[in-house]
Amino acid sequence: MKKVHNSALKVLLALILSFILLHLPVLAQEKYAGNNFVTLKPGSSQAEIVEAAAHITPSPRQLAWQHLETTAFVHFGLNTFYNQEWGLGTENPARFNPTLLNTDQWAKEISEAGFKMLIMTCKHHDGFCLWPSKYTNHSVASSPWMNGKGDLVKQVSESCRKYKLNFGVYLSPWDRHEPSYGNSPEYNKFVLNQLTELLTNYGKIDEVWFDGACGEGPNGNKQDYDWESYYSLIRKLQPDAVIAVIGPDVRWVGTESGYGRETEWSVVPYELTNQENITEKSQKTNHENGFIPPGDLVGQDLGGRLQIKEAKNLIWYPSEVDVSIRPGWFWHESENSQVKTPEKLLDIYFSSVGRNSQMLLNIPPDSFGLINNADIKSLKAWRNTIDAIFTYNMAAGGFIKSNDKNLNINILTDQNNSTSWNPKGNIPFSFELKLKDFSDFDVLVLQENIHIGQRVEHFTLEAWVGNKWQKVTDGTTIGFKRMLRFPSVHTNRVRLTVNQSRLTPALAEFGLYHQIPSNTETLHSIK
Ligand code: FUL
Repeated sequence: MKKVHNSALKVLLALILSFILLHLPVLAQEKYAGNNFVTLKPGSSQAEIVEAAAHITPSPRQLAWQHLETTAFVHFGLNTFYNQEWGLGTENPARFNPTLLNTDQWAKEISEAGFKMLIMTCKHHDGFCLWPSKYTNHSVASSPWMNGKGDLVKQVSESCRKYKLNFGVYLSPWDRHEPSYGNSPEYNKFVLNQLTELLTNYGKIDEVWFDGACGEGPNGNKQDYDWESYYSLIRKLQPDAVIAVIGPDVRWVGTESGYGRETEWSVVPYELTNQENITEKSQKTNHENGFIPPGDLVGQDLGGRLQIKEAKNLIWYPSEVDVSIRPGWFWHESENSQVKTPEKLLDIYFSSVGRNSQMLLNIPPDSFGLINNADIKSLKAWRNTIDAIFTYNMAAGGFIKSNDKNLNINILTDQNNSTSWNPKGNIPFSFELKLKDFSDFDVLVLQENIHIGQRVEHFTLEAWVGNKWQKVTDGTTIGFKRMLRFPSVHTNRVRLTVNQSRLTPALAEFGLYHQIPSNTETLHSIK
């Protein structure tokens, strides 16, 4: 009898243990996210994997982040005064003295340029802190700026609130000044202390950016970061903040060129959140002309059917495209003439926001403490162009012909990402739209309802030109937003077809816009 009891107990224990083991990654992940994660049953068929992927949705904090579309990065610190990119950690704080510093100017220009968030380099690799940290003297407190009484993080956070910008903090994990760096437990405590300062003294923080860069090399200090404890602290102190790059919420696109992937899945294998993997691909040396990532990261599709085939867990892990408006991340006088043109910024916008990513554009203030006129000029022209392109959606008010009686154009032009066309039946899904007027357009904007999931794998836009349907453009993924440019088309009839999809797609928005003057190149002339 006793034997029977023992074996029943053993079976029960084994069951409990296997339940815990099976759910461990889920439990670990749930600390950081909402319904954005799934563990695949071992031996799942491709159909089951694809179905699971189609049901993954962003966590509320990821959803809010995705709607921002554009964020400004602000690199500023001792490097600005040393005319360098990577400080050694031995720089003298006495050199930090921005005599005309005006963070309201930063926030005003950044907000007028349409950005919704500002991320500040509170501490770059040189370890110099822009706030008077209690845990080091290597900070603004040791500088002549405001007689050592200033707190730049405070000033920037207040300016952000004044100009209705979200506020994010960049805290470099790699610290070349801090003596405890490399003594893992002690340095981890130091990071937690600094994070606590940043996350408690400056109001709401919307993004924490952990850079993967480290130039220690094989013989340098080796620090084992306690990421889990950093993440738990962030969740506790700022539950709405996304944790980016070396973090579970926002994925670094993998380059610093400003160009995302044409096929960009927000659902990817969980393994991509692995911290060592990200560090491995990050910057290891101080490249003078920017960072060249190892391998062809842009060409890769990270979440396609092939890529998720072997995955054990899937996660919603959207891409962020970081790039600087100048060749360097910090301001250098010699680069005042190398500010990216409005046309280049527009191309970057179409290749980041338009490729299911967030655009994170660095705008570094100069050594006076002001955003330079050259940058402002380019930003203003860029924003004016965007506003001009997207003033009028030529699809609005049109008449839809489709098998789906419930579909009308208002659902697709209401600028509401949570109302969508969820067609019934089988692939391909298609609708025809008779435009209100004959129109010229050369931009297509599509959005999926990501509250339901990212599903579209291939779509085509056609136009009725010369008495037949002609292909205008096509693409693979859509996600939160997809924008495509093509030679101008003149027509009053278009047709959109989703040729391939993971389950039924949920199309939230459809837009046709014009960016070049009409009567230039049209489909008639290019056929
Ligand atoms: C890189 C850093 O090394 C650069 O200095 C810059 O901060 C960029 C955003 O990330 O990895």
